[in-house]
Amino acid sequence: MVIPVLVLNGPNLNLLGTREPAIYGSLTLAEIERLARQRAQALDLAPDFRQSNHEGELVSWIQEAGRPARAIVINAGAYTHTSLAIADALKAVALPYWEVHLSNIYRREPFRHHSYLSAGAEGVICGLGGLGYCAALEAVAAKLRG
Ligand code: CA2
Repeated sequence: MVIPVLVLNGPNLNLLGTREPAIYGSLTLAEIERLARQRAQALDLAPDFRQSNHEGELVSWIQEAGRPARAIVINAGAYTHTSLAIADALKAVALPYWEVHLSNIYRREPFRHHSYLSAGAEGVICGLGGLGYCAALEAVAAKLRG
């Protein structure tokens, strides 16, 4: 059975591939999505891949995710370090979720070391670039299929 998964991307991730390749790699978000879709297909997952620069839109998408998603993969961008609203929405929807970061946030500025999302996450993946999304999808399939 194909499992629907919501894959959320937060602010500025639409700029990937255009600036700061030393930190975030040279892939665009569309290229990362293509990689993730290939992996998802092999795992029998159906990813709904989205990006927003707006906190409220991300909150709304999380609230709606229970119909029909069964898991969430989220790179909340800078909201990772600031957003109680996104953390509360993830808690409220009560779906298992995996937090992804392209960069190794622990090798960067101290303000990036704290995440409001990590405590409730099934897993946290950082520093693997776009491959982190594939790793998260592997983890979703392993967990949901037992
Ligand atoms: O490493 C990650 O994936 C981050 O979630 C990316 C966020 C950052 O605030 C987090 O601390 C870690 C920033 C995304 C900004 O992406 C850009 C891409 C290209 C050019 C400029 C920004």
